[in-house]
Amino acid sequence: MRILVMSGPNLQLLGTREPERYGSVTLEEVHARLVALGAELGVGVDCIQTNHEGVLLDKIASARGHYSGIVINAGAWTHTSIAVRDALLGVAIPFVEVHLSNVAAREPFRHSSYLSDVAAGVVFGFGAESYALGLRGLVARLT
Ligand code: CA2
Repeated sequence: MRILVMSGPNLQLLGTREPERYGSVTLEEVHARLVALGAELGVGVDCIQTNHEGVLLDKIASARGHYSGIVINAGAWTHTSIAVRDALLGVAIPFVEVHLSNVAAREPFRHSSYLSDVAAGVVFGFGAESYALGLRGLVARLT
């Protein structure tokens, strides 16, 4: 079984800016941890990050037949993109929405998500650990 981990806009900055909000671990380190956790859980993990919404949409579309589940931090697109929602619904692959920060405790525009109501689960507020918790939850759901 393979799981795709996707991160959206500006998340390449992780560990280099705003550590008080997003933590000091880099996205590269997060990816390495997830691959290791996947090995522990008996699943293959591939990770991608993009700042281009169309690239994310194409990656979601091509995930069909290759991945059993998706862990996604769609970043700001979470709050704006019906297209990302439609792409995830279109491939019908179970996904977990994750966020580093506690979006419920931030600006009102971060309180709404186009993904939460169609996600298998949502994890937010645990920094980089949100991704690991999301991966664990998704694998438990799929096995
Ligand atoms: O908390 C999260 O994971 C977010 O998805 C992060 C997004 C934000 O728009 C969402 O509301 C919540 C922002 C990602 C920006 O990434 C940075 C990482 C480190 C430093 C600066 C930006």
